[in-house]
Amino acid sequence: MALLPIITAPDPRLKTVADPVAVVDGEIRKLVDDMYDTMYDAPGIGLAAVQVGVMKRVLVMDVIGKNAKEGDPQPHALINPEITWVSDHDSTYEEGCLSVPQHYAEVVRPAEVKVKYLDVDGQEQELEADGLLATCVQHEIDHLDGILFVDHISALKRNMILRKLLKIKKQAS
Ligand code: GNR
Ligand code: NI
Repeated sequence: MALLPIITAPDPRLKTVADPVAVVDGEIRKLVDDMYDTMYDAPGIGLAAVQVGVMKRVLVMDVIGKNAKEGDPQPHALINPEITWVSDHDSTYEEGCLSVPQHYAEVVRPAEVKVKYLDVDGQEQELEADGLLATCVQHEIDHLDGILFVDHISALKRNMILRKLLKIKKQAS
């Protein structure tokens, strides 16, 4: 069990495009394990490696969670994920982000997606997602491309949120 510190905005690393994983080895599997620990502890429904300062195309998700009263955990670990199809209808979800603490905003995204990726054994897989999982996987893939949910809202709201977060950082330092 290892918890990794989560980076918060504004931070240049959160605006950086992450590198593809060349080989899915023990180091990547350890990263995935630590990311699960960190995500469940936070708690969050998803986490991208970029958020723990590792600039690799790795993400984990569980929209059910470990302490859910109903339903079993649904952990997913995606390496080098690529969206291969999006539905032509959209869904709006009030999103939050562990890297943008205490702020929430409605984001419009395709309601359903298909995602091709490598699993922790290096095998190619495809995920078909709808509902919250579809929102989450798009939010996480955005992180790997240096995009935050606030980049999908108006510049006015985005700048207000980022200014508030910067102020908190300055007060803490
Ligand atoms: O925990 C999280 N909740 C969430 C809610 C709505 C849309 C996306 C998310 S992902 C977020 C965790 C996080 O920041 N992942 O990058
Ligand atoms: Ni996030």
